[in-house]
Amino acid sequence: MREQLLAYVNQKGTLLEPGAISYLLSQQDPLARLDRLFRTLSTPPLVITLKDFLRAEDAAAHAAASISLPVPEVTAAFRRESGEAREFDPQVKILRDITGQSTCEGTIEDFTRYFRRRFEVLSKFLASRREFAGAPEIAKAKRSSREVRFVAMVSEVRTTRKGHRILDVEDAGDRISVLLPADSTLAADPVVPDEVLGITGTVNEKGLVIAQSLVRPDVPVARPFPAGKDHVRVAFLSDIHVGSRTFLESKWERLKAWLQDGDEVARSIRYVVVSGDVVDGIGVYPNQDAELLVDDIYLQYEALARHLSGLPDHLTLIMIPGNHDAVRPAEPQPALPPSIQKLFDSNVIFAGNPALLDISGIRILAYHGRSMDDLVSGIRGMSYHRPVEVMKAMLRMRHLAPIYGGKTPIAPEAEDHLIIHDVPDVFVTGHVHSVGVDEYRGVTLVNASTWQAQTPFQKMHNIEPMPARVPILDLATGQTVVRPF
Ligand code: D5M
Ligand code: FE
Ligand code: ZN
Repeated sequence: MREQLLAYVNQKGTLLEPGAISYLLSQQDPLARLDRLFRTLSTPPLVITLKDFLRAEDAAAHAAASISLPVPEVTAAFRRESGEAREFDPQVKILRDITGQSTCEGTIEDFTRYFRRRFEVLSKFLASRREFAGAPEIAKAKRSSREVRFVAMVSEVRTTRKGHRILDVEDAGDRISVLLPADSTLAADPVVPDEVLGITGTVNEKGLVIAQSLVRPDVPVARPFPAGKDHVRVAFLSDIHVGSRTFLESKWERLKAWLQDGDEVARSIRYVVVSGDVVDGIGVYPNQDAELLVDDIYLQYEALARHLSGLPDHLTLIMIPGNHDAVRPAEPQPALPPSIQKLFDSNVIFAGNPALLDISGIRILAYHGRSMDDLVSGIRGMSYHRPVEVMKAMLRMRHLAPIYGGKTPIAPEAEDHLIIHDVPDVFVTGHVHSVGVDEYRGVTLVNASTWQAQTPFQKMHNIEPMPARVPILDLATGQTVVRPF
């Protein structure tokens, strides 16, 4: 595909910068996407950059006023009118989060217990499927000379010189190596360290399993979206980064003005879920102080509280922390502490990261999304520009942060709060400063954009944000639209 793209631009007499190529390769139909861009350009520039795509998308979005991703060119207004938000009482429950329940101290015993527990719970999901019900442990499977099936946790993934892939896997009692032959489709299956898999195959004379299939815990069956109790809508915000020099105050003011006296959609928004990084924090990355407008953490939260108090009174906000917020960085993170909560109006509800929420009868799993850094670099084909694909991988693994020891710090709590125990109706993340909505086996997926423009730090790391887009979900129908500001 890369060659086709290069041939296409070459024939038009221009070039594609590497960032634009990787963006295109992450799109569903890269050539069509490129072709559409050319149709919007009167004179093609010498080099086409990622910014050209984002600008074109913005223009299309503004023209359409209300857009539906991942095909931003298609206008999608809500199909059914909703009720007026101000007429409904709040219906919010926090069903699950770590707040007030943290017990771990990070000892070796805690880690051993954590991984044992992770394996137990995830292997139960697999054991509930016909193929793995009553599957033997590795120690027993090893002695078999026929087809074997067992459940295991991946400890290492290697590639041999001949292009075969080898998984070293283990369960509570034993370990074994599994070969994914280079000439089978399995070799391309993106297995990551520490995930729990069901494996079928045959054991060869050297005690190596030649894999026939890999099965993930996954979301078993697609269900229809359950109608919420009240016909109102939820807006999703994330990564506001108040305190940063690049906080987009004017875009924020536009959002505020629209919510205050906007159209039917604005008046229907009853809830706002905020997926973390609500302020920019202090000392989060090297030399961050140069990029801060406010360098006192409490003053940052005070400024955020002022920005939020300008929103209409009938909104209920549910806020979880991210890696820039003033709680421990290790996940699961508890809700922001009382000393910060007291700065906010009573319509703000604080939950941990991750948190399973019940909003008007709809179950929403909110997670900031730090682990997307590890999954994007750990799985070929994943991209910061298509966060919903990374979210699908999490649902298949039934785990929010499967890879241990990467960029995502994990606290070894007694229970693994990063396991996706209950399949939610809606799964929302932030963190990557991108935006997307999609659906996977009946689960609505939302990545909730940002209110921070590119920082010098992000420029250095080639991170091109897509700020100021607001995904909005209709709780009665499950329909989602994205509104640009
Ligand atoms: O993360 C904002 C974005 O920047 C997100 O896509 C991750 C990315 N990021 C954050 N830190 C790094 C480093 N050190 N290298 C590369 N990419 C990074 P935020 O959590 O808002 O800082
Ligand atoms: Fe962020
Ligand atoms: Zn973040």
